[in-house]
Amino acid sequence: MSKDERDDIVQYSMSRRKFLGLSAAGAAGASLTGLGFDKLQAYAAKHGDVAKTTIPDGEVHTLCEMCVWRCGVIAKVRDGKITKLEGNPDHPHSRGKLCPRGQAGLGMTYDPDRVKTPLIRVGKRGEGKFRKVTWEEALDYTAARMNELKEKYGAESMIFSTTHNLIQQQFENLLRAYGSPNYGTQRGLCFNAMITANSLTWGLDEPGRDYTDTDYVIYTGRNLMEAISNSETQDLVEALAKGAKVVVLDPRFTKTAARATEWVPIKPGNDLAFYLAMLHEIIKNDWYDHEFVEEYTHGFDQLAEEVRQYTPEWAEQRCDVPAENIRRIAREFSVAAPRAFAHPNWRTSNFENSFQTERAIAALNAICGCWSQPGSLQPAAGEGEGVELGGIPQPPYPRVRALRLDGVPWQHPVVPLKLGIFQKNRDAILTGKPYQAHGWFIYRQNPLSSISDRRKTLEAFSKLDFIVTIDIIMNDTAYYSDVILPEATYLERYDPLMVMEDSVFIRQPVIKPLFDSKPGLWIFQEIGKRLGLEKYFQYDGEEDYITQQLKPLDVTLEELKNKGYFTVVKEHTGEHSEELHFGTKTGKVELSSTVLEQLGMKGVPHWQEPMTPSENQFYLLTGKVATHTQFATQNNEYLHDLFPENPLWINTKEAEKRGIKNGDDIYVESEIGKVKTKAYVTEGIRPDSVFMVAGFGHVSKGLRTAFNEGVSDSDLHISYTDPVSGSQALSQTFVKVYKA
Ligand SMILES: Nc1nc2c(c(=O)[nH]1)N[C@H]1C(S)=C(S)[C@@H](COP(=O)(O)OP(=O)(O)OC[C@H]3O[C@@H](n4cnc5c(=O)[nH]c(N)nc54)[C@H](O)[C@@H]3O)O[C@H]1N2
Ligand SMILES: Nc1nc2c(c(=O)[nH]1)N[C@H]1C(S)=C(S)[C@@H](COP(=O)(O)OP(=O)(O)OC[C@H]3O[C@@H](n4cnc5c(=O)[nH]c(N)nc54)[C@H](O)[C@@H]3O)O[C@H]1N2
Ligand code: SF4
Ligand SMILES: [Mo]
Repeated sequence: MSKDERDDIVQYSMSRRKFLGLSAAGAAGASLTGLGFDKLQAYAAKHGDVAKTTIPDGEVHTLCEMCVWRCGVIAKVRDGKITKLEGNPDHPHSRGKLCPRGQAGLGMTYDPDRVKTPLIRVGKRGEGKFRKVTWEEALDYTAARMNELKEKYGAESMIFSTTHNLIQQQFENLLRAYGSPNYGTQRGLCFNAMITANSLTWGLDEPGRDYTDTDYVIYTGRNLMEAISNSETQDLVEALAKGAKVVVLDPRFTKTAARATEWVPIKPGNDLAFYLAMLHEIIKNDWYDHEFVEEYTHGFDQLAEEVRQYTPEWAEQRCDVPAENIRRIAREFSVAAPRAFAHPNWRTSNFENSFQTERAIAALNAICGCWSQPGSLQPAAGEGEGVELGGIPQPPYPRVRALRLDGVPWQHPVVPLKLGIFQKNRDAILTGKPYQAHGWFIYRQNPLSSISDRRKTLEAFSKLDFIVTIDIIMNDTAYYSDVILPEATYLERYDPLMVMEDSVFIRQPVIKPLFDSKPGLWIFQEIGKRLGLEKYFQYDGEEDYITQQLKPLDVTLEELKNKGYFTVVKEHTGEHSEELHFGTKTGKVELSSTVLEQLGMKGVPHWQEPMTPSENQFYLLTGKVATHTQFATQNNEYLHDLFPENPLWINTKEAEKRGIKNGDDIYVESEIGKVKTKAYVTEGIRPDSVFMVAGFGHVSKGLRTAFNEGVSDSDLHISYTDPVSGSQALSQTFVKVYKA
């Protein structure tokens, strides 16, 4: 133990940890087979000695939290240590398999860089100097500062934000009881375009997909083989094996493109042209589903009128896909329909026109009748339905009169409140409009890195009086916060139940919380108590919370813990309902949106010109890799071992022109920033684009493995937000690339 660690002061410094030499235990190296039992066990043995298990040697059924998919996990315990995580065969999200990140979950629980006690900042923000304090002191201090801000500036001066999690309801409970309207989730950075477009069209958030009977799938930048959604990735693999045709539109040769039947290296920002031409072709040639269109849709004539101008030749000029290919794909899709779908995608936050692209995709599915049929889109994605849980008593919340800082709904009427426009909170702090925010409460989120233009976010932080972050590790946001509250990891705590279709699944502790970390359910309640809001937190510990949830169900906590899940209704007919209902204003699939029309906008999908780079610039593309989650796992030594940094993908010819060879040091420069990284020279990307995996370039010196490894595109990204859907546009930043 160093002198600093003996003292109460923690001063994070630059010194990087020497790599732990895990490879000695798993010489298989960076391949998936390297994710072997021995290696994980060696890891656990090294770091797990502070753990005392809550159960004897054996297995615990719980849920993964290495990403938001939340697969079922069976955790193996030996001598008080977790030795292995396996996929629960009975959980619909895992089906017996975990992805690399799920398997490496031990690397989070046993991360030597975990925040071990509550911390209060003593140095300047960003100096990395904190004082270790007791929970008592940290919570008292947090509540006192929150009360102070509320008295001085009103509850609305405090922003609350979080990224989707099982305890979200309690986080929302805290903010509503406190009385702030300012709530941000990651959605504006992620799938606002997809959700708003689909809800305006079908009247539900996100259509489900039936892969078992599908013959034809089109993805638009959806990269399921790397941006993993475990069960859906498995679905795709099986559909391919059964001979489904899969078309991938992506400027980059992704792993999904590599497995697909056809890769369409489309020009960024111009997918909309492709889909408008698809609609044109299918309607012109009368290949659409007349019955479905007549019975279930609204606005077909306006759509037909609008897309008359969008010929494949017109589209080719824009999206760089030969007209004959667009014609062929339109033909193939309509022949395969209804056993086909154009996937609604996920993080379609690429351009300001991505909302129109999503609307066009939804319209394509609709006119081909790809709805509620075997192999087509489905009415529900399945989560959160089918089971009524008991809830803890929730007295009425105080009335909130203040406008939301993110402009929803008063400036952005189409954006659902539950989505919001996260990034606009940051901008509102900077402008002080419509009023000045003074505090930010951040749970399970890393906005300093995940919002475009990190310098702006830092500047916003500097304008705030108080920032509190609850995390596992000293993430970048925590590093710049005033108080850091260490939560127990997902393998050390309970969370509220997860409902999927007709089953409930439990997250439960496999071991007791390491160090002085605490479960979120406890933290929120303790803050609530200190704010005088205890009546909103009527539960007596984690187990009582879940027991209250289980009240209407015919199962005990003990039974649920043993099996990991409980199924309420058994029968799954697999039949597709004859009667279709749509939650739109007209009760039909709105090809022309009545909501948009009422707001004076064009109701049908239409062309919206995207920004384009100038002569010497590239589109800067970003995205995920299979071995990391967002900005969260780069310090996980296990995953760092597999993927330590993020070189820039650049096309061979363009690299040659600039004298850049594979592995060379290069500069990447946008209007707002410049980073130095390495070149990955490849044929697998369009000449007009470069690509960088997101999540690297951490600025927190409390992340001794991840600090300064790779670079962050948030240092390059200019912030653009589509005003209709509130979706940020991440591919709309253009960069120059040159040799260092
Ligand atoms: N391993 C792993 N899996 C994850 C996650 C993770 O962090 N790691 N995160 C989860 C989350 S929160 C999300 S939102 C999903 C995201 O899932 P996806 O949206 O499938 O994946 P991304 O990697 O974000 O982006 C995918 C692709 O968009 C392409 N692209 C960029 N601009 C354009 C464009 O204009 N047109 C087209 N056609 N393509 C474009 C990029 O080249 C990139 O390959 O993944 C989820 N799954
Ligand atoms: N450049 C670029 N920017 C992007 C994206 C991109 O592809 N490129 N993707 C966008 C997308 S799709 C999304 S969804 C957002 C994500 O943006 P964020 O949600 O801000 O990013 P994450 O890295 O997922 O942040 C999760 C944080 O939660 C912490 N954490 C993990 N588990 C727990 C837990 O159990 N308890 C607590 N308290 N903390 C925990 C992690 O340590 C991490 O700090 O980023 C968006 N921004
Ligand atoms: S997809 Fe992977 S990281 Fe996400 S919950 Fe499942 S196993 Fe965990
Ligand atoms: Mo996301």
